[in-house]
Amino acid sequence: AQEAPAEGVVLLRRFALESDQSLVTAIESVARQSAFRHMETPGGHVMSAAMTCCGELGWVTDRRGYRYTQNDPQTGEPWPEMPRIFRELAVRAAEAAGFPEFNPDACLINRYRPGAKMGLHQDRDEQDFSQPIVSVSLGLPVVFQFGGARRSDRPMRLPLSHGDVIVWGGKVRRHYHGVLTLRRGAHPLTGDCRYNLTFRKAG
Ligand code: MD5
Ligand code: FE
Repeated sequence: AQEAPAEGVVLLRRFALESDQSLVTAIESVARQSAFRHMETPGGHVMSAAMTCCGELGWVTDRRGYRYTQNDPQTGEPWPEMPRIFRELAVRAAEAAGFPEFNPDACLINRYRPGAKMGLHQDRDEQDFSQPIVSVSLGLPVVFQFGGARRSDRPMRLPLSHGDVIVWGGKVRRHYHGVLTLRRGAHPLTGDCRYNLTFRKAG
């Protein structure tokens, strides 16, 4: 079942359901090597979502700005390898959405606990905007907001739940988006949190 809530957005409901247990196990394994942390924005705010990364490149923010790095600044080591099950899922989803050549080199993992949110922003630290972003939701449900090319464009609301995968290609790739505050809850697989994986071709 494929939905297209807007041009360039392909929503694959429950696409990740059959591998959910292995995906969560792989997240835990990445996090043992590069722990979840609350990063600081250039403006001095601490993000309410905790983050870690895997793949050749990882996204970081600190007082100096946003960027992709080869090493985890917290360990000084390369980011953990992208688990095969991650890559396979992302490539299959991109293929289903019409991007047969997708070859992600970065996966950002966000962990939201109740009270955490992500304000409207654009993802524009990647080199090639013709490459899609594949996002995977696991655990507690959330309301996702996606807007337009300008921050002032009124965002649409899209409820996302466990296993949902979205491929963001074309011009929406650069649109403003965010997630509303996560509500309290208990998920059998993730407990009190929501994970989001975003696969990118960053370099
Ligand atoms: C999340 N993460 O649910 C979201 C899912 C991030 C982030 O936004 O940067 O880590 S990614 C959703 C996305 C990506 C690219 C474009 C658009 C949405 N969009 O046009 O709405 O943690
Ligand atoms: Fe984003």
